[in-house]
Amino acid sequence: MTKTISRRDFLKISAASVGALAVGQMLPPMVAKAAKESGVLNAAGDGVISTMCEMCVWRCGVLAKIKDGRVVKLDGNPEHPHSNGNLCPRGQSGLMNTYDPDRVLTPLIRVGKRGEGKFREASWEEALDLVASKMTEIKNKYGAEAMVFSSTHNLSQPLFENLLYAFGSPNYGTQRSLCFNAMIVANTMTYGMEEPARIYDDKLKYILLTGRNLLEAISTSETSDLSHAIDRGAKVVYLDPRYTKTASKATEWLPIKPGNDLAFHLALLHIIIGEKLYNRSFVEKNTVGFDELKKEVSRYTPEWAAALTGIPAETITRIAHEFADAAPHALAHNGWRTSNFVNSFHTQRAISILNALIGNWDIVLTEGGGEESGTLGAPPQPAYPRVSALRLDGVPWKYPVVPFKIGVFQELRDNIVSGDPYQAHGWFISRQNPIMSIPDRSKTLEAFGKLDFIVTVDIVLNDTAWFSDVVLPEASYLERYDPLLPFGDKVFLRQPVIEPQGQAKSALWIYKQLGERLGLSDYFQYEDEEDYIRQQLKPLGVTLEEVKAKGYAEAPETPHAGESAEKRWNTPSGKIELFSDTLAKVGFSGVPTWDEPPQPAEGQFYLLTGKVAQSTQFGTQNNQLLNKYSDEPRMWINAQVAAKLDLATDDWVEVTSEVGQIHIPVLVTQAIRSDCVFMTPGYGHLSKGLTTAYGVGASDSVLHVTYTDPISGGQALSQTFVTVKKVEDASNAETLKPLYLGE
Ligand SMILES: Nc1nc2c(c(=O)[nH]1)N[C@H]1C(S)=C(S)[C@@H](COP(=O)(O)OP(=O)(O)OC[C@H]3O[C@@H](n4cnc5c(=O)[nH]c(N)nc54)[C@H](O)[C@@H]3O)O[C@H]1N2
Ligand SMILES: Nc1nc2c(c(=O)[nH]1)N[C@H]1C(S)=C(S)[C@@H](COP(=O)(O)OP(=O)(O)OC[C@H]3O[C@@H](n4cnc5c(=O)[nH]c(N)nc54)[C@H](O)[C@@H]3O)O[C@H]1N2
Ligand code: SF4
Ligand SMILES: [Mo]
Repeated sequence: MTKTISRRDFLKISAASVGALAVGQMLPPMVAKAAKESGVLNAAGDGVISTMCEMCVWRCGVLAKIKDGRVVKLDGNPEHPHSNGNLCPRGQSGLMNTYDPDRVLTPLIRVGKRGEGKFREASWEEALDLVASKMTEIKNKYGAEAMVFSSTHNLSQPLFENLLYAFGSPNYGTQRSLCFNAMIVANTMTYGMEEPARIYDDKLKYILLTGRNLLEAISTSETSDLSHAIDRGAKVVYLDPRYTKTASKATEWLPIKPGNDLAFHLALLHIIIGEKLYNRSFVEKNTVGFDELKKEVSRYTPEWAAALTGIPAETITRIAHEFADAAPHALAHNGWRTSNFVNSFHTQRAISILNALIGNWDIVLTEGGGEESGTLGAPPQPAYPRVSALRLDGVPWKYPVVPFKIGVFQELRDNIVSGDPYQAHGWFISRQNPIMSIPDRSKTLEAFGKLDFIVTVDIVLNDTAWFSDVVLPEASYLERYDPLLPFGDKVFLRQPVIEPQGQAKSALWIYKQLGERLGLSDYFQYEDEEDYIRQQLKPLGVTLEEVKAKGYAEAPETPHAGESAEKRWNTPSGKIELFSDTLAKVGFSGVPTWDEPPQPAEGQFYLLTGKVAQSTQFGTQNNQLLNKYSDEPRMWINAQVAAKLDLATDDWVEVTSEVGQIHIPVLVTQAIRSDCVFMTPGYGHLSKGLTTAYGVGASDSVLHVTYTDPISGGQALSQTFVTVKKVEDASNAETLKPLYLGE
């Protein structure tokens, strides 16, 4: 990273010269002191404590080393199935998430204009009273539905949900429609579950990855499962318009034309069904709708798909044969952030169905061995009040198959702007940076401008907190307890390794305090964090002390909902649905069908986005360890195209979409199709409270146009088209203009 702004001198020294261990040791004695309760520390208070990472949503097991009252090193816990002893680069750099000099350590109340960044420090008492009174005022004036709530996957989410449902609002925005709605809705329609688990055993021979860049968009355990499968000689076919790290390790890289993955997969189905390469007995016994599927895919020939995808018909035919030959030890991977186009739902259905046709169930795919153990206890609580107000985002009347709880976040934002079907007045945001993560940043700021009150819970002044009225500082993941994580036959604990710095508090504490102020204490029946966890542990007959020492407890798994001899899959038919009556009944095609997405005009490029190994979304660019591993963010552009536009690496360009414009240097490369450009998300922050990240790079969210897949509600991020023009002025200042939203 070429630009590092530090407001504290010691960090300038540390960022320049030392690694993880040294940084921890060099920090001046801030407020941190070692937690002593676990019983595993020596007399001097040094030792190793087991907890869980939260540098992304994957939650690997962590062994945190403490010395002299500080965390000095983080390693992967071998006993946790998500880490298996490894942490990814972000997990290893988690120290600087906790010791970030930009941490917000007291509640803040805005005193300047929105976006001006002027706050005053406040006591918890004052800040919580203010939040509760503003929420109550909005509820009394406009109804509880006028308060919007949003949060991204985290362990304290059940308490956040208690707050919003007990308050009585239906308006809940999650990251899922920004991420993998297409995948989970498609799997629900096919298998009756959001995401089947994948088994990378010794026999797995063939893996088809559709834009799942597992070697950069890391989920530690699955990333290493894939690496091991590659080592064992599994064939990996990888589709991506970009040559990523995963492409470099794949057996075959297919630079598919964006938006046409559906055509590719429909052609695979055409061959596998047409040439009877599927597993007939499995299909007869376990699926419904084969005839409808067969009829539909009969028109999707490899020649037809070749014209759309840019992949030769012979290659498509060969891959269909190879995939079927490897059956049942073959996997068509659904991908994760699969929301690239308005047709992504059908792409995901086609992928799910490919697996079903070759009968890989229980061999490669199986019930999600996920986070759903029913064995934990919970504090008692009353039922939620009935909510009669409509959701702002059109779920379910416009999006009938999107789960009510998940919603369509980008449309929620749009309807805050439009005031339709009613005007929202407040927004409560936790652990999320919607100003950056929802497409079309200006529109998200416009939505903020419509609101009377915005409160954000974060650990730093992220961009969203920067534009908020109140900021509530959560303790970092190394400083707090969270509710237990059930996983397979164990439950894992996140516990404080050090005491919270400053006045930072756990979410368990914050939501309880707010609940009490809002007259909702019945939904928060626990004394403190430890009491909450003790209530969770009660049915297991394990003490908190035992769990603290080990980091987890055994918890026998309960059977999954659909798991009985008669009803294996939780679909209406109890079988795998190749044709879905549920979809047909609400007017969508019951089988995957071709749906042509819009194409860029002459002179326009597809704007691609995607993860890099050294950062998570929009939240880690301020991490002083991770930012050392990043180059100055540049926009990838194909070498032949660059030559035509007279562009060399590091030349600056103006990039323009229908909704925004940025200035950014380019990286000229062969590693991308000529009709695409690529940007890493998470740069171009607006918050000057992020002193390391501010001023670095430009934001793709400024350019992204909001497209939504009409079936799954997923945003379609590769659907934005841009033009590119060389500029002489080498600066991103335009993008960082101060933005004040009001008084
Ligand atoms: N290091 C790191 N790891 C992460 C995360 C992170 O932020 N950083 N985030 C986590 C999260 S929340 C998620 S959802 C996952 C996401 O993991 P992935 O699903 O792998 O998502 P991305 O990196 O967003 O996109 C993957 C690829 O899709 C390609 N792509 C774009 N359009 C198309 C298209 O039309 N067709 C095809 N075939 N490919 C296309 C892009 O070039 C990109 O390389 O990663 C998780 N892991
Ligand atoms: N352009 C573009 N847009 C995208 C994507 C993309 O690849 N490109 N990816 C999409 C995907 S896959 C996803 S999942 C979404 C993610 O979208 P978001 O969930 O909005 O993004 P994050 O950056 O993960 O937000 C995490 C926030 O949590 C804060 N945080 C970190 N630790 C803590 C903590 O302990 N407590 C609290 N309270 N806060 C904490 C961070 O400072 C950060 O502000 O974005 C989507 N949007
Ligand atoms: S994948 Fe990396 S960042 Fe995510 S939880 Fe695991 S170690 Fe942490
Ligand atoms: Mo995601």
